[in-house]
Amino acid sequence: MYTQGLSGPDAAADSSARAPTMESPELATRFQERIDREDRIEANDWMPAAYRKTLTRQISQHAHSEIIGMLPEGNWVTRAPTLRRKATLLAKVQDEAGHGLYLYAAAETLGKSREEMFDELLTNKAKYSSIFNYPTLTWADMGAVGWLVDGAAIMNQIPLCRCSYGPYARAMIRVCKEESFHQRQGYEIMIALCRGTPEQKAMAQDALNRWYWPCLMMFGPPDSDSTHSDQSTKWKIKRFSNDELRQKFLDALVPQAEFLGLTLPDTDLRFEEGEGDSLDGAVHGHWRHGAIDWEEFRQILAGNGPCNRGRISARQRAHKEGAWVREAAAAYAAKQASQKAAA
Ligand code: BYC
Repeated sequence: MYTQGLSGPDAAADSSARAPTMESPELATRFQERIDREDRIEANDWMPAAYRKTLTRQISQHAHSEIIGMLPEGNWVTRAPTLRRKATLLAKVQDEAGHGLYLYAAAETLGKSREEMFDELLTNKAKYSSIFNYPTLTWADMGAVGWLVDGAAIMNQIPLCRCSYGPYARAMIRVCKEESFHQRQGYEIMIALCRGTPEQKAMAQDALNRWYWPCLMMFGPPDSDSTHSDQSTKWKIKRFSNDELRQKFLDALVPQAEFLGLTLPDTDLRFEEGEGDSLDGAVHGHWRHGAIDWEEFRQILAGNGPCNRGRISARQRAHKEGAWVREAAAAYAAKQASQKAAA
């Protein structure tokens, strides 16, 4: 019902309508030539089955992340300290729902139904971002999530605005505008806490301590262990590698933490002068982080993080409780269709 840009009125209902009709080396070469000259691939264009599959995987995981990502912050809507904070947080959480919907719509253009994607999420077959399996324990976590999680998300998503697949790239443009507001509202919460009482500043530091390492993991495994990067880079789905984006994030983060007067919980953090961006107009180089605990990341992906089970059971409950809404919408659509047919 939400699918955009498909070839015919019945295509959304029939996912085989989106299946590639043939594969050949000539078609694959021509496709790669289009990618190389920065053409945008659209829903009705021929594409290799593997390109369709990798995009469907990534976009649906991304959509799931937006939806599951509402839970840690939704947890604080009723406990936000002021009316203004409550209204802003509520708007942010609603934005995340919107992002999920744009992304499900973009994934549907590749031929996978929304029901199938929901089913994969609710039965633990689909991944979503590791970051949302950590708990939000204090109000300062709302600052840290906005500043760090949305900050990491923007770093990853800005290049996706130039992704070779049109519907995904266009969805990302709007998502990034909203994410940048989210990041600023989080940083502003951190500023308020850091300029407040010693207890408030300690709360901000504690939140940073808990979110720093999981945010570095958000960019995915190191390049040497990334299974999809090489192909996704050739197809211009990915414009930067996982490690490159992690590096950009860290270089932006260090001065932001300094401005707040907070300390990154990384005793091996060091500045390496040399090639690289100019950090303050004069010094060139990069901040290097200490060793990431990739075993923790693997455990989260295996479903053993502190909140994995709770997140999925919350979504299962919401899906069940929302059944009447889906049924009502389907009944209304059927009634409209039969009235149209009779007219
Ligand atoms: N968490 O070959 P790799 C948000 C998986 S929402 C879990 O490098 P790829 C927000 C990966 O899927 C932000 N799994 O993969 C919302 C693959 O497994 P499969 C979400 C991860 O795709 C609400 C395997 O590890 N952003 O910000 O080339 C409130 C090997 O990895 C993770 C997106 O989804 C992870 N962190 O690169 C606030 C962005 N990392 O599928 C904020 C779109 C990796 O083979 N996605 N894996 O079983 C991407 O850009 C890419 O998919 C990734 C990974 C960079 C994440």
